[in-house]
Amino acid sequence: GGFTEKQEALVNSSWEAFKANLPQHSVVFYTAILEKAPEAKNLFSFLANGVDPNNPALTGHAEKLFGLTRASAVQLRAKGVVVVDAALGSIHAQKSVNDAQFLVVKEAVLKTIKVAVGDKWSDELSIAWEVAYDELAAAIKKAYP
Ligand code: HEM
Ligand code: ISQ
Repeated sequence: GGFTEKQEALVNSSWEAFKANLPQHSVVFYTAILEKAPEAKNLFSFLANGVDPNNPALTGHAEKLFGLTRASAVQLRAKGVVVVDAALGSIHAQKSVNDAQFLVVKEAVLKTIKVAVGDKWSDELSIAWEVAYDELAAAIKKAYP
């Protein structure tokens, strides 16, 4: 059991592929979210003018979310648990973010990684991201007051 070195390496290398074309991959990410949850447009002020790859707030928030998922993989490999700032729990509790929304964002993350890595995609790679995301989401929810 546990998160393996291979899983961490898969997440790290695909994180690099994601960052290598942040504007384009951000468009894939937000488009996937809005397809399944159009109301997300009202949650994020930077989506007011649509999915604009030249909006640094839009790409910055995407980079942060993927970066935290990568950091979750690193923590899982090193310590077997994911710890997040209490503030991260408070923000999401305040916005009443629920499990259905966590699932929409997860599916958008997995789809974006698939596009980013192209023919390097595998089930193993996808599962590594899924575990890192699920454990991160659980840590955020655990921090709900
Ligand atoms: C804010 C991360 C899931 C909605 C934030 C912030 C972070 C973050 C770091 C602070 C502001 C920023 O820098 O972006 C995450 C991570 C998630 C996750 C790592 C999954 C593991 C979700 C989900 C939703 C959501 C599923 C709802 C669809 C929000 C909202 C804010 C926020 C509404 C406040 C945005 C603002 O007004 O500035 N999140 N988030 N988050 N998140 Fe999440
Ligand atoms: C959730 N929380 C913070 C930032 C985000 C950016 C895109 C999609 C979901 C997010």
